[in-house]
Amino acid sequence: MIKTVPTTPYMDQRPGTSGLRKKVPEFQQPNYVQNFIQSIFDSLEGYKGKTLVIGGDGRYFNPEAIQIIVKMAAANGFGKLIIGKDGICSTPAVSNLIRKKKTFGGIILSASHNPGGPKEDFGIKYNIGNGGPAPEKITEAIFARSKGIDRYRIEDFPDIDLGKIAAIERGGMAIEIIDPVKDYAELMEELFDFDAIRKLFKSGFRMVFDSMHAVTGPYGKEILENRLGAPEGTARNFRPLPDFGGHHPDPNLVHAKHLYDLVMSDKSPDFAAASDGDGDRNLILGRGIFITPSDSLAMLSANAHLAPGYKGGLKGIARSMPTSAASDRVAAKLGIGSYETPTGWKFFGNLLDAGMATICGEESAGTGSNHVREKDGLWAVLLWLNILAVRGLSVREVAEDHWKTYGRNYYTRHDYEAVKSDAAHKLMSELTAKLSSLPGQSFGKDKVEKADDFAYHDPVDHSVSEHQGIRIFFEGGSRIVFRLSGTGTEGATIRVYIERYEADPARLDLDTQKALADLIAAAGKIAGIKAHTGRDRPSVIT
Ligand code: VG1
Ligand code: CO
Repeated sequence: MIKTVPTTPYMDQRPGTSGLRKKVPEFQQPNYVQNFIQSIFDSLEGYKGKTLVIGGDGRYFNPEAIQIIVKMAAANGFGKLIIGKDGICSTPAVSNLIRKKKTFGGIILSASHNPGGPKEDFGIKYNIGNGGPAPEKITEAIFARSKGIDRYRIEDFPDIDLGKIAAIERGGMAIEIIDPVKDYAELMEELFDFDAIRKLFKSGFRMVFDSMHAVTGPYGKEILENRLGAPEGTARNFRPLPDFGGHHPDPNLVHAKHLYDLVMSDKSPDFAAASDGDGDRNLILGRGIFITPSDSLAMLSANAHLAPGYKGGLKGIARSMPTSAASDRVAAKLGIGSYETPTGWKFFGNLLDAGMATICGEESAGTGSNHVREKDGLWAVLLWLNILAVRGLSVREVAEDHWKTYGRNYYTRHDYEAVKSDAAHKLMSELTAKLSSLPGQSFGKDKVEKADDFAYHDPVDHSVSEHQGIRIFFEGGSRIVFRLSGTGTEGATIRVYIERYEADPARLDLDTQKALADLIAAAGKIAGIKAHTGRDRPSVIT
């Protein structure tokens, strides 16, 4: 039976860079989830009788949230739900299901790389029919609706069994509980040369894929070990846990330091990789080398034609604004378009749909292509494997060859996490106020050429997104970017992105932090980071 339940609004349900993210106790407030889900449904049109995909990264509160959404979807008139067994489905796999099954949309339950558990983070994101995150027009409509919501609709049937693959019916709505890995694994088999990768493993090539107890565990196990014949033990930490084993499922040099230490040791495998909570990020390591995500985007783009799915070449490469310009150089050489979008995958959707870009990437360890409309961690790992198999080179050799051809964009990101919100906003507003006075000023040997507050004009739908980060360009192509994170759940996080281009063959193998030391100092000085935050150093360096 459908119930209409009166409710009162929460005023803080604005989706950020990637959906609504809050601490679990906030989501557990009375009607908090219900309000947000009803606000999503109320902001959509034409879904009656249509299908919705639901999947999550398995974190704490995932099953509870799914049970609520199932009952609300039935009460609001959806015709069918497709749900991953145990409520699990990686973000790129949800995107694939939406596209493959031509559903109306999907709901992803994840706070990505943020920790999980009763006091940690949770998140809800709506994806549209192209498989990608809802664009700002929709997320803003959801937020507006959430501020005025006064009732929600829900069925009162008992909880469904998420643990069994089955097709059932509840409240007049069909529900399919499916294997979340199968369709995704099939897509990967279409894109990549599995025979070549199988041969590579047969020849003794060894890798480690660390799922960090998050959603890619079952995917890594099935694809790498079962389908590609990598030895058992290649997939590590492959059992998804509600608290990710107490760690941050964030594949970077801080939270996956054990992998970095492994490749720097004499026990290094040929290749090591990791993915994040919801499976859309990647970490790429080779023997003795870490590939920055910005470089990985450029290197994958330059070599993608070696994989069957991209043998016809690329239409264009898109990167988020703070991502290094390394991929622009590849696009220029290939004679294809290059695009610069604001942070967050939702801005790539239009370029992919319009066939303007084939590969997209972000400095935050996200890379993907037009095969889905989300970034895709395992996809990046498989494309690397495909390239290594075909070229017969090591990861380091691929990187060195790339830098010789294109020069190297030294790149780092410094995060100041959980800064007081007022202090972070003051830093940004003071910085914005002095933008016009910066050009012409010198910091050490670097002279500011121009500075601006990045606004994006979408070339497809002509929408404009302003205030997407402060950019300071120096003569010679170096750059510093400042922006506030849109995914944090505690205070504010200031991100500082620093980049220097180096073409001198004698300077291609420097330590990144040393190569960027002058610019790092300049960033501190220009923004008054210490004065505003009281911090001497960043909380995380990637
Ligand atoms: C961060 C990253 C951004 C990424 C977003 C979601 O956003 O910088 O590049 O798209 O997380 O990734 P922000 O606003 O905190 O800088 V995920 O893997 O959290 O879905
Ligand atoms: Co993620």
